Order: sequence, then structure tokens, then C-alpha cells
Amino acid sequence: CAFYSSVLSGVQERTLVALKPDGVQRRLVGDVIKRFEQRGFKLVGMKLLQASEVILAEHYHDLRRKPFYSSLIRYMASGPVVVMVWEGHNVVRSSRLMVGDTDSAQAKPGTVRGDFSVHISRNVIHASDSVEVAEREIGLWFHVSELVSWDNADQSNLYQV
Ligand code: IDP
Ligand code: MG
Repeated sequence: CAFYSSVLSGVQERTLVALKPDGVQRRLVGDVIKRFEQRGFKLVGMKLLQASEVILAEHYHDLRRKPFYSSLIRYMASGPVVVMVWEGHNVVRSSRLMVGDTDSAQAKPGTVRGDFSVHISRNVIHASDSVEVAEREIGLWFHVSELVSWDNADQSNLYQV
């Protein structure tokens, strides 16, 4: 049925979410995973690693001319990050809303940044800002073999299938 297939195609959307070094240091990994799980998104990839300057330069390529760029790279390389790929309907847009405003001072309570941070320079978490960027970032941080396609046993509680 065309309706089901159009609904289900959006269910396959994926995004990259990362706990930045401050988020890992502050033991917020579990809280962030909990928020994405309870929302109904599916975890399809996850790892903890020390990010290299090479991968960070690629990840933040668009910001390379910003005055804060070198301090951003230093911050992101200051300790391990936890990178995750989450899948589900409208996950790119929804995760941006869950993460909150880039500037922690503007981020609304209830968002990750609005609940756990006070300053733009230590804003705890990253989430891809468009479907195209998500595809690029997932390809940058993960090898295809590290992403797992699996079925949620209770899919009909989350989607009309
Ligand atoms: P986003 O993370 O909400 O997508 P971007 O504009 O893509 O925001 O910026 C990437 C990251 O660069 C931010 O999350 C933050 O860590 C850092 N950043 C952005 N603007 C500033 C700034 O004005 N001062 C310091 N760091 C900044
Ligand atoms: Mg961004």
C-alpha cells in the first residue's frame, strides 16, 4: 500500500548524535541514550573513541574560518567522545529539537543543552542538522560494517505498520 510505504520510508531516516568530551566527562552518556530510547528511536551504531584532529577537521569543515574554530577542535579532542547513529521517523529534525539551541544560554529547559549546559563553548552534544549532513557525518564516523539493521519487536507501538 502506498500509504504504508511512504510512512515506512521516513522511518529509515538516520542521524549522527555525539556526546562531546564534556558530556562524557560529566557522565551524561546514559541520560542521552535514555532520552533517545524513550522517544522511540532505534540505536543502529555506537562507539566511544578519541577523535583525531583529521576527523574533527572534516566534521567541522564548514566552520574552519570561524574565530572559535581552533578552540572548538581542541575541545573536541580533549577526551573521548561517544558517537551514535539513531534511526526513526523525522529523527534528524526531532533530535535537533531534543538537543536544543547551539547557544546553551538560549536552549530551552527539557533539551539536553538546556538541562545540562550554560555556555556555547561546552554544549555537551552534537546532532546532524539536515538529512544530507547526517549521511555525510555517518559516513565520516562509521564504517558501514559498524551499522546494524535490526527490527524492533514492538514496531506497531511506534508506527502504523
Ligand atoms: P550545532 O552544534 O548546534 O550544529 P554549529 O553552528 O554547527 O552548532 O557549531 C558547531 C559547534 O561549534 C557548536 O555546537 C559549538 O560547540 C561550537 N560553537 C558554535 N558557535 C560557537 C561560538 O560562538 N563560540 C564557541 N563555540 C561555538
Ligand atoms: Mg552544526
